[in-house]
Amino acid sequence: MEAFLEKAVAVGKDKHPRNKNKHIQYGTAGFRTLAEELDHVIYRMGILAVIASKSRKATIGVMITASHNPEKDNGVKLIDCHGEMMPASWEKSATVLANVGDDELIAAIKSIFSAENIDCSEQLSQSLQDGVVVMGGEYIDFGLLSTPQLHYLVVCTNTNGGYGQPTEEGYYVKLSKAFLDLCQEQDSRSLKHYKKKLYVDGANGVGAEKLKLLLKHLNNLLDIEIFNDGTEGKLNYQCGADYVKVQQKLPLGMKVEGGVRCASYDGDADRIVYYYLDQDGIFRLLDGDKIATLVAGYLQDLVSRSGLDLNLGLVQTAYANGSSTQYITQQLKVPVACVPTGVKHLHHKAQDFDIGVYFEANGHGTVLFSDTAMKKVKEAKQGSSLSSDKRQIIVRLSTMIDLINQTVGDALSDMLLVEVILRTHDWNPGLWNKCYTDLPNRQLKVKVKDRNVISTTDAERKVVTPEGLQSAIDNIVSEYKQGRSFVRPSGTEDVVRVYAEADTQENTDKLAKAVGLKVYELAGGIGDKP
Ligand code: G16
Repeated sequence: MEAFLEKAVAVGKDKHPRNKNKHIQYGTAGFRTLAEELDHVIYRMGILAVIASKSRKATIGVMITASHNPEKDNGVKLIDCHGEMMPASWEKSATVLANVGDDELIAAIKSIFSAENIDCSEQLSQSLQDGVVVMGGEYIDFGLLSTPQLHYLVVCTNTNGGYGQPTEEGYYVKLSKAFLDLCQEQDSRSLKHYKKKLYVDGANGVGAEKLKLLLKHLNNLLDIEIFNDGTEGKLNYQCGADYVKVQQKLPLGMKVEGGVRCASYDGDADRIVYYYLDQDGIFRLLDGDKIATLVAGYLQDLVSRSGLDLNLGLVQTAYANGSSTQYITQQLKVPVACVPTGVKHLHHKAQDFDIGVYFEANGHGTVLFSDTAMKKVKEAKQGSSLSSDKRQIIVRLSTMIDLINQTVGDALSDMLLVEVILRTHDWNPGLWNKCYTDLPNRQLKVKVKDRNVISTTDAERKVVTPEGLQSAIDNIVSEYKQGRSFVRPSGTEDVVRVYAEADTQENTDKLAKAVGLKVYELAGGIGDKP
């Protein structure tokens, strides 16, 4: 074993040395930083992937992506064997491995072996050597994929095709079949408000290419025009889901007519937000909260009409608009849980429900069906004593399960899900938007010397350190009607994020600025003041 480890260190030193002393942390979703700082980190993630794969005796995924960040950045995330993100203990190991000096690599690898109780047998060592030599272990190179496609392939591989065919084509076939079945059911109805026209902003990332491939399977049920497909513009530059959500405006280059549905993906196509211009030409955002309420409301109705005893819950983060939470709890009567930012936290919490819908306001989310839910739906579908109405509902629920990529947020799958529901309701974006009215909201970034001086509690809604910051925020917020604000260190960018909402946009902007200034003052702000 020692020999293989020595080789891992030698190759690292020679080809992928850690030249800079900068500490890099496994953040909200993997390592994210300037691409030029990532070479040794990615090499070491190859090593960690082999260890994780051996520890689980299963296939692991490694995604290289800048996701929603600018083009000069890049990142790497590991995908666990059920297609979900890595647990927190592995993030710690990943951070240690990424930051030790070249000579300390052996000790770091050994301590992961012992922490994970991995049997350091000859065979494991042999596998590790193979892995190190071929840049991170046995691997299947799927080429260019969206992040959620890789999540899908990992779970397909590990279920021997039980979740779907473990190929990119298998992914399109599975989603499109479910979509066509769900649309076909209603073909005879004439639709008054729902139109098949949809504009999609691909953020100049991988999503546009993948959407083109998916479209070939959709029998023209959607009439999609793609913008920012990567042929010219820069990744996520003035386009993409994050830009549209935070700036609350149309992406660069998109020409739209009033009332037409538009959607933006992020760079690796794991997020989606919708929007449109209303009859006065005003930009209206239909973000992750609006998608979550649309989906939760629809599934809740299906479940209650199916007669199946299944509980449904929704998971949000502190960024969820206050109006959305109120609408979900009071109108839809669906229980809501709030967890810290990061899909991994939402995904975990959603597993508490038979049907767990989770969405971040930024458009990252999906629906999880527990084993019990899957079993009940399957058994009901096979039952012989169902009325034809009930059978139709159960079949619909079962096809919905196929349409949804349960491993992670997926722009393509979520888009089809939204389209099916809007089509079923015969809604245009205005009717969808009417469900509730968002409170005006604003997000800011504040640069500080060390963002880790800010620690939080209560699902990031309260600051613990630096001392005095939370009471200062409370004082400021108390001056605003319907005011709410929180701050948290980002896990993907070197900034502190500030979120605010209040009764009017003007007040919201003032509130965000005042809180941002407090962060700047009390948490070591640098550069321009907010
Ligand atoms: C990642 C995570 C998301 C998170 C976002 C921003 O998104 O997967 O859950 O909301 O980062 O995180 P933070 O505010 O900590 O910077 P993506 O699309 O970049 O993978």
